[in-house]
Amino acid sequence: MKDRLQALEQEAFTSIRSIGDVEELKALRVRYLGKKGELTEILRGMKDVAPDERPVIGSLANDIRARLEEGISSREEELQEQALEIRLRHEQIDVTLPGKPQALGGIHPISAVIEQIEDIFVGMGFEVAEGPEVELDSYNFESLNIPKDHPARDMQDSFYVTPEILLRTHTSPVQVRTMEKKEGQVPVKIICPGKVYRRDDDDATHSHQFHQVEGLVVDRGIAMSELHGILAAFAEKLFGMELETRLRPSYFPFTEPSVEMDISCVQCGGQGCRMCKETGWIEILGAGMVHPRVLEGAGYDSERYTGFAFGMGPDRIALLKYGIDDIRHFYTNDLRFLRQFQSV
Ligand code: FA5
Repeated sequence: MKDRLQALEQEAFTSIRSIGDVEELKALRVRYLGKKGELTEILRGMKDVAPDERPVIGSLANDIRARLEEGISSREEELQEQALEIRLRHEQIDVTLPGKPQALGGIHPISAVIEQIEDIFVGMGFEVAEGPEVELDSYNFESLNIPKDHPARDMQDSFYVTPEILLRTHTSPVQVRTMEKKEGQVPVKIICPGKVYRRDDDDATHSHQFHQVEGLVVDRGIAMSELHGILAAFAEKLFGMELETRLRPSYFPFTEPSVEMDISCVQCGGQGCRMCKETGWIEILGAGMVHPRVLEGAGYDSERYTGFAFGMGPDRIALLKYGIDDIRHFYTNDLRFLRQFQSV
């Protein structure tokens, strides 16, 4: 029996050394050391061994089992290390390879103009307010003193969702929403940037979806001169140059008096060119003193408080600022056009 055990040990070690795979090694362990393995099989013959030799054989069998366990484990470690080395060699990273360039996006020119407008007004103490794009007819028109028969309410101009709900046609409803929230408190000093929608036919200066920035100031003793002063300072900051400004009488149902503000042409300085249609002036916004009915409707005593409001279109301002001839360029997403503004 002793010989058989020693032969088994030798044979097992030869196999262990020649095995190159962890799975095969596991199978080998079962084959030699498992419950039905070859070592157990040999030990079954113990009953035929003389009693005084049994302890010697038993001890030999235990030693062989321990050596085989040890041999199998260290071979397993060896194989695992080899496998790791192969993997590492495979996954080696060449840090000298040139990197893949990442295409950088830029800020859309309209967003850039809106951000500049916001920065200027925030610098003058205005807060930024927001309101819904899907608006109630009552906020979009009624509370702004736009009577039922006013042309601005015409279905041609507005996208209605239901008879009482529409896509807002201007940012002016945010004036009313803000005043209601402030519950008669002053000062109110906000701007409201946002998208607006009109059933206008798209052309070089019109889009059916565009942007506006609304402004509203309400306090005691606010006069037309404040309106002009703030908006003139704003225009010079926005265009980064000295400008002439003038107010022309206009009409908006929610302001009285109403004006439009022109600036001297940013292209020709007022001499007359194609951009200003030879007039030397360019209109940039509508404005006026908040109509007493609008103040009262939003909870402000129009005897004590006055205010001014204004509204401008950043899309048209972007056309002027960057000398672009067609508003549709902003919405067609031609990357060749947009890439020109990457550093704006
Ligand atoms: C208004 O919408 C008023 N709510 C502005 C206002 C606010 C006046 C507060 C007084 C007090 P208007 O319809 O003129 O006004 O539009 C304002 C600006 O939006 C215009 O000066 C123009 O720059 C821009 N705009 C108007 N229609 C379009 C359009 N279809 N596409 C692009 N921009 C437009």
